[in-house]
Amino acid sequence: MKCRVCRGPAVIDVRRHNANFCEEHFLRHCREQVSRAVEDFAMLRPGDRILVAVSGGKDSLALWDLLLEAGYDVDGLYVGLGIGEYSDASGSYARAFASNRDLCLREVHLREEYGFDVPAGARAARRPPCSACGLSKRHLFDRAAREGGYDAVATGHNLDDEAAVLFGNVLRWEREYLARQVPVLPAVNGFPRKVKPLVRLAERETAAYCVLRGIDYQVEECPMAEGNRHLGYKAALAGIEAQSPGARHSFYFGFLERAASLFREDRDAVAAAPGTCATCGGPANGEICAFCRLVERTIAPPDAKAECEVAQPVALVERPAGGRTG
Ligand code: Q46
Ligand code: ZN
Ligand code: ZN
Repeated sequence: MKCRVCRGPAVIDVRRHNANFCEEHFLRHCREQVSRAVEDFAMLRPGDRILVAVSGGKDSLALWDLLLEAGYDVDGLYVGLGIGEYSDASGSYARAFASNRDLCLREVHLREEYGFDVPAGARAARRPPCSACGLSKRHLFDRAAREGGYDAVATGHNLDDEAAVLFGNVLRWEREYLARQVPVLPAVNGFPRKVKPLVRLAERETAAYCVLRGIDYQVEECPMAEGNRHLGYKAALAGIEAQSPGARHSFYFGFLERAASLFREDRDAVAAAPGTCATCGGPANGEICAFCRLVERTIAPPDAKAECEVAQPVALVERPAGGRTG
């Protein structure tokens, strides 16, 4: 196996590009894919202050590293979800990455600051853990970006994630989610700009990038992800990709080029909605935002007996994420 660029020994094959790369040229490939995504979708501008959503996994740490390498001013935010040992280990990887490089990692811990963790929030909201988790993370990232004066929040969604989310949204023709499934969402109504600079890299590439760059990351899957539909969609697409390299890329980028604009009206309608939350001052669809409703619900869970008859699941959407839920 020879590197496509220098003909030296290759360390990885990237079948959708029909290419093998040595270490040096694979790292260059990753940097090029990120800068191409940033430029093609006008995600970032020189001088932007960026907050990276850091989970301690390969994608978010590779993203932080790649954005720093590209010369951006980037801090991290880690949200402690309280998912047992998984969260403890994830936090340690995020902290080690930041301290080894002398970077600023902000931390927010659900249990300490809001009195609940993801398992408790899911029980109180009567929703799957990933719904309570996704809502909490979106709210806390938005809030930290607003309060910290950041220009954009960057998340580590890779090509595999985005194709799998698109697959799920297409299966159910979720117009609102399809409308928001773009790699950059502009700042609007108190929500910061959201960018996904890894959309041109597959999960296998972000993992290889971390290994070659000596970045230690959380390799365990979140225990709450079991049964998550997203993982099923990912597995289905992995099977298709194995048969037909490049299928994932064509599916996702074909959607962006040929179909995403058809849903623009839905996106504008969602963006126009929010007012201001009476509790936290953030954007809200009603008087109180979905996150503050979740917090209230965890503090005063409905009476267990009455719950079966009257308690309704908490609506966990302020603005559809269009992103990964697990
Ligand atoms: S952390 Fe949270 Fe994921 Fe775990 S509970 Fe689900 S959403 S699977 S990225
Ligand atoms: Zn090479
Ligand atoms: Zn609120």
